[in-house]
Amino acid sequence: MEAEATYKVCIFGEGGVGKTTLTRRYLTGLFDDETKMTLGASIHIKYQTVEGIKVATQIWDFGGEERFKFMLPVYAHGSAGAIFMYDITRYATLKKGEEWLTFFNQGLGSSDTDVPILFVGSKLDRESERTVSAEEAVRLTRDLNFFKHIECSAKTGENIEEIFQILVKEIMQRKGVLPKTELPAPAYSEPIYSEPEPSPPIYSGPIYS
Ligand SMILES: Nc1nc2c(ncn2[C@@H]2O[C@H](COP(=O)(O)OP(=O)(O)OP(=O)(O)O)[C@@H](O)[C@H]2O)c(=O)[nH]1
Ligand SMILES: [Mg+2]
Repeated sequence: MEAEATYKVCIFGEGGVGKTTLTRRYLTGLFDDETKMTLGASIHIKYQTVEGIKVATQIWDFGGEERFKFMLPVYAHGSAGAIFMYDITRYATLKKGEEWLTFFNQGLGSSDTDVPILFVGSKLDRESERTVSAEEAVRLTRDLNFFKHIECSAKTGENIEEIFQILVKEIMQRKGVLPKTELPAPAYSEPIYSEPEPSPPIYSGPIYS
């Protein structure tokens, strides 16, 4: 398949959250429960069709170990989009979002403008062990200026395809390749009139001095 567009997408987040497993599931459709820690970064390419346009997505899967963090700014350069991943069963992995984001943003060049970052909670199949509520993640989505929040499971496959469809579509919209989705116009509602508050009576009696 010859691509009409190629986009670089970085996946970053703490060690063990499931970045490599997500990438594998998306590339092969299989769940791998014996992944090894990623050393540095591994790069893959996946072809997909978004709104009838053939797109090649270059996926940069980063090692989440502390010692690899310093490499992120170097590799972030030229990204069209990114995924920050945390594990819904490990609260500490959510709290690291801001730090990872700083490293990622440091690496963006002056031409890497308006880069959408998708906020992804992993291991949704382990719902009973959840320590991060969806509400808290949605709040952080706004605070850290991620463009959207989504939860997924590489084990069941839930939302895996969607993650890349949503992100690549957003990239294409921001680059003007696809038209922006218009928000529906607010429904017309009658203006509400209320009686003005009666003003306090003005004292007009005699003035004694
Ligand atoms: N139950 C469950 N386990 C998962 C899921 N995704 C990943 N895992 C497991 O989590 C462990 C770590 O996954 P990795 O994909 O290697 O994590 P990573 O984020 O790439 O880790 P680093 O490369 O060290 O940064 C593995 O044992 C995976 O099988 C998931 O959706 N559900
Ligand atoms: Mg990995």
